[in-house]
Amino acid sequence: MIPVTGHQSPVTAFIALGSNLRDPQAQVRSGLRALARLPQTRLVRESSLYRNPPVGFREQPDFVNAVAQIETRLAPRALLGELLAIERAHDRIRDFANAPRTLDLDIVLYGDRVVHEPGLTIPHARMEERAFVLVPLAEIAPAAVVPGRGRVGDLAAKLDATGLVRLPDTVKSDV
Ligand code: PH2
Ligand code: MG
Ligand code: MG
Repeated sequence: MIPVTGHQSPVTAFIALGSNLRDPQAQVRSGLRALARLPQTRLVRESSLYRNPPVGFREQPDFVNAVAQIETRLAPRALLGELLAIERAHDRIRDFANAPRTLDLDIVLYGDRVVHEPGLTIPHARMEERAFVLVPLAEIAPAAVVPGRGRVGDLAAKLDATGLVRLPDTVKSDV
């Protein structure tokens, strides 16, 4: 028999990725590969990458954002710990809130769980206002439900997405 290490059945979760330093496209693609390597976790689907202007603190470079769907047996805290480790492996420096970053990984949804703990809020606190989260999320999971707030597709339709530019998939090189 396979030893049971996870204490729970797999949960569908969504992770928002963002970068605006040191080749943001490459950072986000590297972040997606790191998600695929997480323990007790499967990368199920990934959105396109979207270039878009910074929201909040404006005096910083444009972002590249994306959303990934995973299936994981990691509990929310354990998943958060893994995401922070991936950020550190991408040389993330935390100097002030909303500072430019090489890679930001946020838990957007974790099944239908609602979590309000220090350092961990699920669903992600400002997701309804943020086209850079909802538009990629709606691309891969329009029927997903944000607990207490409704369907992703409906929430995304209410937002102004004019600043988002969908980037072409990279063409695999033979070299
Ligand atoms: N993240 C922030 C603040 N502002 N703006 C964009 N466009 N993309 C982001 O990922 C982002 C932001 C804080 O996490
Ligand atoms: Mg963030
Ligand atoms: Mg974050």
